[in-house]
Amino acid sequence: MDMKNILVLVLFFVLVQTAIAATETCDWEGTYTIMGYYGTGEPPVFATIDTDPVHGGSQSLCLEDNSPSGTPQAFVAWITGLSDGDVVDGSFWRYDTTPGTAPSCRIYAHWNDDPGDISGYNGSAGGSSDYGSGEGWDLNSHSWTVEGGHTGLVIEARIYSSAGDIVWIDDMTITAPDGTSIMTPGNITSLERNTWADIKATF
Ligand SMILES: [Ca+2]
Ligand SMILES: [Ca+2]
Repeated sequence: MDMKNILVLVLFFVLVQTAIAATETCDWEGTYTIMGYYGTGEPPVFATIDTDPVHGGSQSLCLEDNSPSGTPQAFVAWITGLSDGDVVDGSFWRYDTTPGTAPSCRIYAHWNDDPGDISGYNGSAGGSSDYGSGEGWDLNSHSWTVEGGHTGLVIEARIYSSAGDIVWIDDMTITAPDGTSIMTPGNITSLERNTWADIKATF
């Protein structure tokens, strides 16, 4: 194969790759925070916009554990329209300065097969086993492969491990196959945001 054909082949694969994957990012540079939460507190998590520390831009998401027991979850992305074999890649930058001890944060997820309700739950999908260096900003990522007929995935920021523990996250990237829907706090409509705020209030 000559060089021209190799270049055409490479271009073909680049185009195919572009066509079969969609990517959404969230930088927390607006007023939005999270899309929902789970835990034992009322509310389980305090989610606010902060200006220090920041990974990119001038704002980040600050998460404070407000659950007296268990590990609270902040919902930071929701992917729907999935099929078995689909791969979802997720990552966000996290910040704490406590090496080897709480507070810490991990990217995690659960299945949600009800595309009309972000609070739906159909089992844990697992996530990162890495609690991070605890030496400032650190990229935490995980890849989920859809199985068992699941059609939706809610990505969580989990906070460890006691009420009052505070972590920050910023610059999230989610990639999923083309044809799926990737919702983040930054790209959902104000109508959805208001509706889900009501859902959050009933947790
Ligand atoms: Ca930011
Ligand atoms: Ca830590």
